[in-house]
Amino acid sequence: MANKKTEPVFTPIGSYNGENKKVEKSVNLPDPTDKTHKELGLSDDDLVKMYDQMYLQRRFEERAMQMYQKGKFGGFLHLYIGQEAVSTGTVFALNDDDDIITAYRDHGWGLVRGISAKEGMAELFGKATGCSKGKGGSMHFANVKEHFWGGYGIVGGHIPIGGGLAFANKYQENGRISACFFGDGAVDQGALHETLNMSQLWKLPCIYVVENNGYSMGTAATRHTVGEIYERANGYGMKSAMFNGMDVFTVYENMKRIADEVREESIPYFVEIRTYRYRGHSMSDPQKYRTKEELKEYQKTDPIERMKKYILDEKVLKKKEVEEIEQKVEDEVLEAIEFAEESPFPEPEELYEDMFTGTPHFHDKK
Ligand SMILES: Cc1ncc(C[n+]2csc(CCOP(=O)(O)OP(=O)(O)O)c2C)c(N)n1
Ligand SMILES: [Mg+2]
Repeated sequence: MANKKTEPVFTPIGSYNGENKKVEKSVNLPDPTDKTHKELGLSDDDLVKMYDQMYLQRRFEERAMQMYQKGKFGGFLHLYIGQEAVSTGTVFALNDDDDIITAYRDHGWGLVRGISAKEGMAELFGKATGCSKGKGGSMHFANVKEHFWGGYGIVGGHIPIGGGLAFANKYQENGRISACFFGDGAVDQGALHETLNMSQLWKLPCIYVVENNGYSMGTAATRHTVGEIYERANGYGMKSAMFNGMDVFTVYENMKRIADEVREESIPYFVEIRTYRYRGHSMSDPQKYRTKEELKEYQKTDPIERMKKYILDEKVLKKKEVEEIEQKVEDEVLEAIEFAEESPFPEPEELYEDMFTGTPHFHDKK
């Protein structure tokens, strides 16, 4: 029998086909809201806080990247750069005691939910002063006191926990809701679908949010999943929404509306927020799956630059005042690096503390 060579019918990589420099967008961004901050009920002071927070998330990670490259710490480092409007707009829209849980791209979420730059940087350095006592690292930031239940490394693995938080809140009738964030790469995981089913059945007050940043590692969303992501909700009779995640006002407006409805009606909601990650999947990503032109195209919609322009155009702050915020943040991050470097590593005796297994059975000699 002739040995027929078959042509591959698909290429499981990103959106760049390698033949031309054409910009092939991996995710289409819907239009942002045209409402002003006053129309959205945000004060001038809120705007300043939002800018401060987004800038902190950006500078924290840019510096973290430098520290990683200098070999100050190892392991994984997934940067959230480009997606800061999602975390910031959401936290301003939710109540402070609503529960938030996310995947491993979690630094921005931790910072906006009360982890200081010092505790965050120390965690990256694996130091005992870190937010997870230096034993969680980049993927496991958490601040349970401020209802941030952390970052999780297994794609889709934390989604049932997000549903569980909503179950607990409903059971305790405490008026809180939960918001569970995950990537476009998690939308076909069974755990999501099992959780959506139970959530709709039990009317759990949880917002399930896909941060569609265009890629799951090196594979464009358009190449790893069929149809429109937000339409997954239809199969469960669940309400859904899809909106722009590069504009903090749009995230705030929609998340506030949805959070109010989820709280009042005690129902789950499925949301797709379209955004873009500027950096590689993690630090070891040559990014062969996209062109520089594609990246540049999205960077034109940068959430931080957009906010800065708005603040200056609306004369909320003068240029000098914006620069002062930026300098303050820069100092905060540099101090955090110093703090991380000077902090001690956890003691070897602490190895089994805060673990599910109280005693290290597998080291028992008996
Ligand atoms: C169950 C499971 N399978 C595979 C992996 C390896 N993995 C780590 S990140 C990732 C891509 C996830 O992409 P996405 O959900 O879009 O999140 P993003 O990195 O874009 O934030 C994969 C496949 C994993 N961590 N867990
Ligand atoms: Mg993704």
